[in-house]
Amino acid sequence: MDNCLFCKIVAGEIPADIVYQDHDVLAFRDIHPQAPQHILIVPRRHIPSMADLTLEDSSVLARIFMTGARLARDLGLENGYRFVTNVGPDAGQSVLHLHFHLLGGRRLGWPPG
Ligand code: DGP
Repeated sequence: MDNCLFCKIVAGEIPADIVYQDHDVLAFRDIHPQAPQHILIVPRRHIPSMADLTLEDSSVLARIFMTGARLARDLGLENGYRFVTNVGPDAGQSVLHLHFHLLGGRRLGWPPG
């Protein structure tokens, strides 16, 4: 997808601190971390947001969640973590390529702002 920041990271055209990758997904550190551990997990294939998911995306979505759980274990987040996706302007989605935030390493407030 032309002009998609995360597609460019997936393609290796923009550098990122990649912590995991496989055939379907890429996980890399957020450039503006909001917690001691802040990882973004994205599908390699361009999907604009959760609102665009179809049944065909089921397996990649499962892979994203399993990757989040595995990274949380590997990063030592045994006290807990948050796994969230922002959809649309009211939620503050700033990159139109589906991504989940894995946040942990500190006490996270609820409800989020
Ligand atoms: P959201 O607001 O949910 O769309 O989250 C987008 C996140 O992407 C935000 O937390 C900052 C992060 N981000 C933006 N540009 C870059 C970049 O070039 N590299 C990395 N690693 N993260 C980025």
